[in-house]
Amino acid sequence: MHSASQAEAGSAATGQPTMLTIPDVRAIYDLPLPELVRRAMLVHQAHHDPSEVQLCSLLSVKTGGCQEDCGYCPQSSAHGSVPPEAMLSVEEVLSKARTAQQAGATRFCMGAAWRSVKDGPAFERVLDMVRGVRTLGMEACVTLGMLSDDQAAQLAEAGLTAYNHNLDTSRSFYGKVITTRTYDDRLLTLQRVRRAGVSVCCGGIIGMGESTDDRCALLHTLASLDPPPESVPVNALVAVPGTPLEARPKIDPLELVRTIATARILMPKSRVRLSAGRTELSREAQVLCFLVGANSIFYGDKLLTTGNPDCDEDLALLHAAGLHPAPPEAAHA
Ligand code: SAM
Ligand code: DTB
Ligand code: SF4
Repeated sequence: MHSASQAEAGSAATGQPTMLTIPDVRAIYDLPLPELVRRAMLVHQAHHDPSEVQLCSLLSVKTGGCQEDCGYCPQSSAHGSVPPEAMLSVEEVLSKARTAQQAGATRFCMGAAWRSVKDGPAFERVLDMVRGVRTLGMEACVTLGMLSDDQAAQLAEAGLTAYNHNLDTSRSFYGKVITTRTYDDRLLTLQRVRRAGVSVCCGGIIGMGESTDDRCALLHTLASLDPPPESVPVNALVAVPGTPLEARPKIDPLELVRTIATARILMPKSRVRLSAGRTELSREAQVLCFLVGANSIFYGDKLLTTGNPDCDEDLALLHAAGLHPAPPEAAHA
């Protein structure tokens, strides 16, 4: 029998939950909502300014034609719903970064539809993009697939703030969504990022047909990374026509709230990012996510290939809730 209080026992001394099992995580996730919300808010208020939300801008610098078969992703050539495009130039990327900065974003995240990074001109160009974004005074994050130790070190040297590489789901559900690379491949890349001294951005997707236990197992794995990721993107599946997951029903927003609240309780210091899927969420559901611990969003009218709320809409939402954009961070997250 696992109770949520047993699950959090051990946290008094260190302020961190220790040695939780997956059933312990499930006990937290399943708490009556008022109690889950109360606990998540207490943790959030103890570790963060709860009125601040980090604004991250996202740009696809190399779109489509990816060799992986991730079932959710429109950029996989296995599903081919997004035609491959040439890689953007450094100038194009920096111009978008400047516009994002003027609109209020403090972090600029760049994605490439690659299975892994190959040394050569394309990687050199990414390094230039990172240097350029850092020169603007923004945090820089990239997501490029699998990395070698040497590539991680070069990204660190270029000034990269964070590397995004998601575990996506539980180890046991993973094989139902992706067959072309393993869970352990992903963990290895995360280790390499960590060893290079770059912050880790790692999270997942809900709404792919996984069970609640799968969600809890993902949160357990993330919280067990030592240290846990500095930022944890929680994506709601964007069911894109042409992908194997195109017909998945929309998630219940309260499941997203539970996922974020549980992430906040398990990873008190991390930034939890309310990521893909916000165009399908009401303002009220988003505000509930902020209350229980989400303190970062993707900001700008496009994610990688799909839509996101307009900047004006998001600024109005923050204002209506009495929240405000987080200032640029001295310590990276
Ligand atoms: N190719 C690189 C990789 O997968 O490591 C980087 C880009 S990839 C698009 C980054 C992450 O975006 C994925 O791991 C997944 O969590 C998220 N993502 C992709 N498509 C999505 C979708 N349709 N809905 C929600 N999240 C999605
Ligand atoms: C993450 O966790 N979510 C972002 C970012 N990391 C790279 C990507 C969301 C992609 C949503 C589908 C699309 O726009 O293609
Ligand atoms: Fe490729 Fe990343 Fe999309 Fe998977 S999620 S198909 S690796 S771009």
